[in-house]
Amino acid sequence: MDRADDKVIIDLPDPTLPEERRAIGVKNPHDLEGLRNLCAATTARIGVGRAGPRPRTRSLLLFHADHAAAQDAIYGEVAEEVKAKLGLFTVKTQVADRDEYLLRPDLGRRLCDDAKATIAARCIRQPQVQIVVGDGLSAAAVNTNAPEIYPIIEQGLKSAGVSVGTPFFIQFARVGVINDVNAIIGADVVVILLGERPGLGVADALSAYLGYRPGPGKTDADRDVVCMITYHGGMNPLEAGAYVVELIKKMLRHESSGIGLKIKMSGVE
Ligand code: B12
Repeated sequence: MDRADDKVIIDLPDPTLPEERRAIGVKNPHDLEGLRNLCAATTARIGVGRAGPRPRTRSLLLFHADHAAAQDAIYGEVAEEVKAKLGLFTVKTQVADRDEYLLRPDLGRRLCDDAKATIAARCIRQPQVQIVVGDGLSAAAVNTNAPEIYPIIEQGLKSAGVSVGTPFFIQFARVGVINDVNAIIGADVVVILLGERPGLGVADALSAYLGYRPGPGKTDADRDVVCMITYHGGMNPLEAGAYVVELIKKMLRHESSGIGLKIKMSGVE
């Protein structure tokens, strides 16, 4: 940091660059090699050193930068171009705005009346698989990864002879909204591609949550998740798409998902 003509100039390197993010901050470590191995084994902020009892400037700046990325992801909007590219129309849950979304997860699991009417009017019924996209807790996750994974899932299912319903986008969505969706659609499997809660480091991870015949009373125990779909240290969306297709085929074959699928598959595959 430098001061010139009343201006503050920060001359530190960008703390978010990979080599800075992973740099060892402990001065004169007793066992540098051991410390490097420890740090390489986790994304947790260890080995960052300290300035007396306080974090070092670099650690603090990195924390602020990561926190800002998380805030942007949560409060961001899914781009209209992304929805247009995937041919998605938009419906909403019973949530009014982003602040209510954060405070009332229960409302994010229910479609509003307009949404129910729109879905009923625009979607084909009883496909084998219904794919929906939701913003969830990271618009960045959807903007970056949905255009990559969606075509892989759709094409993979079609080439396996599996029928796919009319896709759409749900604003202010939580995982449990697939119960309401399927009360209208009546699909065998519903997949929701949803932005994950951002961590301090990765803010654009997508999840695919899946359920066999979701409906009233179905819970997470009846669902499966393929998580951490991101180019930033997770499963890349192209591989994840292929994995999701295989999981859907298993659900259709065993007519089950979640714990039920695991029980049915134990000893079978
Ligand atoms: C938040 C969270 C939780 C919270 C959910 C409560 C809440 N209201 O948010 C709590 C602490 C309860 C939780 C518990 C569990 N979780 Co959790 N969770 C997460 C986390 C950090 C974020 C999820 C998210 O962003 N969801 C998106 C938002 C928009 O959805 P939502 O509707 O608000 O939240 C729902 C889902 O998050 C769902 N959920 C959360 N965890 C799991 C796990 C599974 C297998 C399923 C089907 C659903 C599910 O529960 C919420 C309520 O319906 C992820 C990490 C990640 N990278 O995704 C792990 C993660 C999804 N959880 C995981 C696991 C293993 C579990 C548990 C099975 C742990 C356990 N042994 O008990 C339980 C299962 C709970 C359940 N719901 O049945 C794993 C899944 C791994 C996998 N591929 O199977 C993840 C990826 C963490 C990890 N890296 O290991 N979880």
